[in-house]
Amino acid sequence: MAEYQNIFTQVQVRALPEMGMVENVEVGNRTKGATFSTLAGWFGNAQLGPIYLGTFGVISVATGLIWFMLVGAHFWQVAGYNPAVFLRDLFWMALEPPGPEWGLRIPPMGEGGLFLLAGFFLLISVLTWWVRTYLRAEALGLGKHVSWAFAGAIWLFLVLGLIRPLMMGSWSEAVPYGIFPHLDWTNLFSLTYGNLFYNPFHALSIAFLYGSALLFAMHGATILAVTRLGGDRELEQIVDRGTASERAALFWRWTMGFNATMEGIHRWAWWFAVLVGVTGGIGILLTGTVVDNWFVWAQDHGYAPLD
Ligand code: 07D
Repeated sequence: MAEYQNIFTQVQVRALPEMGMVENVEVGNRTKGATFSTLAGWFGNAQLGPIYLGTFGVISVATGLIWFMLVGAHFWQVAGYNPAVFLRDLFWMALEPPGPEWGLRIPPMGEGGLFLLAGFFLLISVLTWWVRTYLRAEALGLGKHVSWAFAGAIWLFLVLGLIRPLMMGSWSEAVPYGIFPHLDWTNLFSLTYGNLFYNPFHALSIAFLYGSALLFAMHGATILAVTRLGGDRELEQIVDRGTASERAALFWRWTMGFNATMEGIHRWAWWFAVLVGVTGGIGILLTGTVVDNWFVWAQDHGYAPLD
């Protein structure tokens, strides 16, 4: 039996499952039972379920699986239906978009049509998952913060796979499905448009990405450091500030002269994370549409060497 417990290191509960709210919430589409997992309990809550399915959940999982199976079936064909080749080449195989000669037309399955079909299902899957986050938050009377944050990532996803190809007039601009092929695509994209490091929106996106990691580490470390004083009860410390949040705040003022507030740090984190995708999407949308070469653009704007 551990001696020191707080709400992060709680004893793994084995009791009647917590089924959550039942009043004023539509519970018809939830699974009826719940199980417990020690493994899950090491990382979070030991209780698994109940899970809500619902129309959008079912559509999302089904279309996501169709996308996954279509890509997998293509890989299987490329591997000559040989399991050893399939496993060996899995990370290198790709389902590529149509060639540039097709523009925005729909080619036969073997020439990019399958990519478009699979992409259509992925689009439905991601969008219906978003609807699911919105409706579940609404059903529980929550703010829509998760949904809007997810929308920030979906914006980048849509720019990469749909909006920019439409603006460029060619499906060939879309990102291929494949592990290393999508990384190769990313590298080629940067080289084609004159080094993406000189795209200020790529730089902003990186700043928010790294900034998110830094904020996450600072906040996680701060709260863990004050749990012995009750700081893990963050929300209570917001409305009735105790010695934990006073000391946490003072720590940061002592070390860097400024502290975020117990509430505000979560807004910092939300905005930093959301702006990764939002600024990233803007940067990709501008590339090839408004700016053809970011290095030349940077020369024109005085921050890349002229020779
Ligand atoms: C892509 C979109 C949301 C995803 C959703 C989910 C599925 C289903 C399936 C589980 C991630 C869709 C669902 C697909 C999943 C199953 C089975 C989110 C995405 C909704 N870069 N770079 C960024 C750095 C360079 C390039 C962002 C660093 C080179 C391109 C980020 C470096 C080159 C693009 C970032 C570096 C280059 C980016 C991504 C260093 C060549 C983008 C943020 C240190 C390699 C993207 C504006 C993100 C972007 C992007 C970081 C270098 C190219 C900040 C740290 C110079 C083409 N780069 N990069 O959250 O937004 O992605 O650019 O070198 O498109 Mg970069």
